[in-house]
Amino acid sequence: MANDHTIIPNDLSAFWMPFTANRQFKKAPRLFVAAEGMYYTTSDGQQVLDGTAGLWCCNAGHARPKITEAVQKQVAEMDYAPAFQMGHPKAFELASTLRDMAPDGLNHVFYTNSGSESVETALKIALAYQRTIGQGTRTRLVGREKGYHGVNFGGISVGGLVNNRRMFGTLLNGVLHLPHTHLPEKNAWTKGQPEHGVELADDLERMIALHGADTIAAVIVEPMSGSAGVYMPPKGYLERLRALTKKHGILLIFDEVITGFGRLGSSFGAEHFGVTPDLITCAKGLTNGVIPMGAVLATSEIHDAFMTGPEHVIELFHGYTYSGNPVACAAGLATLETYREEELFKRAADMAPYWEEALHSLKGLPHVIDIRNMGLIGAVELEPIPGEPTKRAFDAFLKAYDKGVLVRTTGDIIALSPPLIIEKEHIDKLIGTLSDVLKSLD
Ligand code: PXG
Repeated sequence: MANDHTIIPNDLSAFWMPFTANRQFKKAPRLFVAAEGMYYTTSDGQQVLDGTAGLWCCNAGHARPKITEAVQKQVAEMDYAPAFQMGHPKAFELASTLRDMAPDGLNHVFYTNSGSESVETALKIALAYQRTIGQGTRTRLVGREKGYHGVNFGGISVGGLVNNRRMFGTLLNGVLHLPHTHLPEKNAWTKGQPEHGVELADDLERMIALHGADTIAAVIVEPMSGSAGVYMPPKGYLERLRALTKKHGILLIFDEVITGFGRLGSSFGAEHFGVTPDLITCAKGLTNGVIPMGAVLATSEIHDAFMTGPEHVIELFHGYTYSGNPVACAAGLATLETYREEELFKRAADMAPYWEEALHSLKGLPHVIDIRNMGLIGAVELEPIPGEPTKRAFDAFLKAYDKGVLVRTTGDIIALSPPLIIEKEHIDKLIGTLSDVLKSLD
């Protein structure tokens, strides 16, 4: 291997790290220098089992040859093509492939470079669509408490995580929030979708009664909320949201940045739950995390509403320099081919029962107050240390890392989302290590 695993930068001060406890990190840096399959290699040569698919994105595992080669080839053949008023073949090819995987009716693809940009794009398309069809009074957006929709202004406005919002001013006007669906006293220890909480969707009716449906453009939710702590939709909840939005001319946006590309054992959460929204946002698994890329999938009804007026005029005043970047498209095409060839979504579904059993075997260990799972996602919720929220889970993260296993934490919740290529022996190692860690926590 060409990598020298002993290389550590001698100055860590310049890089202001995202969503990181910078001072803690820089005192004891955790550096990855290589990755292959299910494992990372650290700068001191340790192997670390990837229990989180990077950040929920490397669904096919690491260093997959087809993706690597596609990127290498594309970068040599054509590095960049202008995204506005010009095109290149792979952008069209990838869009068609995505359309063919998407739920029926979501026939059009708008490219972005991240989940956050996909969210901004979807919100803007929703507002512009309502105006285009003569519903310009529909300017309100509805999100949900505990929602995570990235970190840009639209996304944190409709999002519902206080730490991501409180420092950043007044955000967007006219945003309403549905109640979150986390009901631990009723739904703790649920495997899959919880029984209780369908009625929480009815809060949309209350908003409509108060504000008028004709002021509301769109509702955005994660079909399964990831970052806030892994909350599954209560049974019937998404169906009810779909029925209510349809009845009142409100668009429904599924933020599938995490649930897209096999995480739940299906192409998209929409397919998994059998509920089709008007817009889907995605990113992460679209390129296996290899090159930044996101996308918004839109119905023909939405897309076609813009395709009017003189043909030389731009229909939607929105886009990014790197929308449909050729290298990202090459990575996307190779990624989707890898998923297809290896039937990785089906593999995730087939492995889910073993995953579920393994995860729930942690019930009864110290501090564990809930366990939730679906597809190849899991969450182990810990009782917070009194007066020191998040510390216990963060300690678990550090201890797991020292024992060669990578997990994520959010609040006092340990979140797991391994690559879909995970084998039973990896699950045993992941859960076994976590079990040891939990037993050793203060
Ligand atoms: N929407 C959803 C539902 C997400 O989960 C974004 C939008 C934003 O994507 P970008 O690509 O702009 O980061 C996300 C991102 C975690 C974690 O461990 C989750 C995300 C990102 C990083 C870490 O919970 N989700």
